[in-house]
Amino acid sequence: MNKNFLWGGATAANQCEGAYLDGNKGLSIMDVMTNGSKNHKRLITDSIQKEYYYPNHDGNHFYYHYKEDIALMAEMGFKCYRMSIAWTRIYPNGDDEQPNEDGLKFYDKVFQELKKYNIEPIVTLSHYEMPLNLVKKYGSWRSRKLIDFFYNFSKTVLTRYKNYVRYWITFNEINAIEFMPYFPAGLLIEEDENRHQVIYQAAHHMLVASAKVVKLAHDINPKNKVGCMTLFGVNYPRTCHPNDVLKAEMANQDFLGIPDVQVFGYYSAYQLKQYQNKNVHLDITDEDLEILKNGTVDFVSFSYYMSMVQGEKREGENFAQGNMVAGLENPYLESNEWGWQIDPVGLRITLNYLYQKYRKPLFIVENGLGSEDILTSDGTVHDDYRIDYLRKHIKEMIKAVDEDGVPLLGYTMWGCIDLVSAGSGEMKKRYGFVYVDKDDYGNGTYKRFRKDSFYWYKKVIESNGEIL
Ligand code: BGP
Repeated sequence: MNKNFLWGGATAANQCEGAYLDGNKGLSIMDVMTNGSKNHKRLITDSIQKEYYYPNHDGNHFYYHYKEDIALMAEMGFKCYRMSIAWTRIYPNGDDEQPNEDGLKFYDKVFQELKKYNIEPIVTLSHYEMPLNLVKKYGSWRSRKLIDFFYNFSKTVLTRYKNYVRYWITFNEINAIEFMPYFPAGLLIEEDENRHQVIYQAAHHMLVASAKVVKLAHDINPKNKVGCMTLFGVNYPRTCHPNDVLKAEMANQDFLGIPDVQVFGYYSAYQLKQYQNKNVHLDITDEDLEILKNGTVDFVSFSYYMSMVQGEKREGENFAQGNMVAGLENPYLESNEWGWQIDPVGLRITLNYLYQKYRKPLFIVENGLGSEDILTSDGTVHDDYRIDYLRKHIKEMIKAVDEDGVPLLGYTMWGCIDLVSAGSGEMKKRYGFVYVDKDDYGNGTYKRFRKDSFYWYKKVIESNGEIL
């Protein structure tokens, strides 16, 4: 591996910071999401109600523990840390005239701390978090006004942190909008609305906002590298029957219709046809088209948790659950405790697929295993299953780079310090190298404990992937 390869970990502000009202922070869309479980979906309540627990209010207390957490990252030898900035710390209501200095100061301190250890920040501007006020007052990304609000927020942070941050990601997984419109876009769709129309118009506004910010970031500092971030895992055909192959290929295109625009600067013919077929009529201005063209990204980052299988479902065959998406069950793969299928070779295929399509440097900004870890009485966690999962994925990643020639900037393991699950709101779905003593209801000391995988990953980074 290239000696500048960026090994590290990833988190999102809303899932780790907690302190949901500290420093004049405003309420975000995640602050009204209750906790859930494997069998119970998280609820979105209109306001904060006493009878529920809202896990993102506490996160893992990164807000209070950031120094200790960054020191732990440094101890593992992290070269980079993917994090996000909470929009609601900087513009509590989203449409405020002035930014909130307390919020800005918090990230000053985080970036200074990272600099101390030479850890490169990779910053997502909006990771499943936006001011609740923008949802209530403007209907969220339905409204074109959001483009300006996001632009103002981005301008404030791109300027303020221009000496600290080189790598930016505009939005986390816009393409998840199709499956869970609330997460990336704060959308709650009314029964009498045309779902597709709402979703794709909102996505279009996000794409325009993203492109404007890419251009702005380049204007502020031509050395800035700005990426898109997409949810993706390659789709396999159920059999070699041409209909199955077609279905799988169409599913790949469906997933990538959004990042296509961010990479190429225009909608693909396939995507426009889908809109037509779904009776979607987008309001796209000439100015929008110009903005999209001038705001193409420098790199393509993505989350990879699993591959998917598409095709004719046969009797008795099951669906495999996944990260917001479901496909047919792949009989050649095992699943984690939440039913997500584990496919390391799929990562190599995905890397090749994305590079062949985009010819841009890639960045794996999420990959990892959620599991119910057990903290032993001596303060350790024996997570050999996580080591096994990561080892297999990293091996395939290295093959994609060394044998297939895929240019890859880095790898950030998702949830490097245990945090709140986005999908289920649980704490017990743990991804980290570091265990955080907190349960699904917010009880616990929030103390940190190094897991076995902590020491393993340290060696991986030290040896630049030679010792796995
Ligand atoms: C990704 C999101 C993350 C993260 C991850 C794991 O799609 O970008 O925020 O949460 O999925 O999902 P979960 O937390 O539901 O296990």
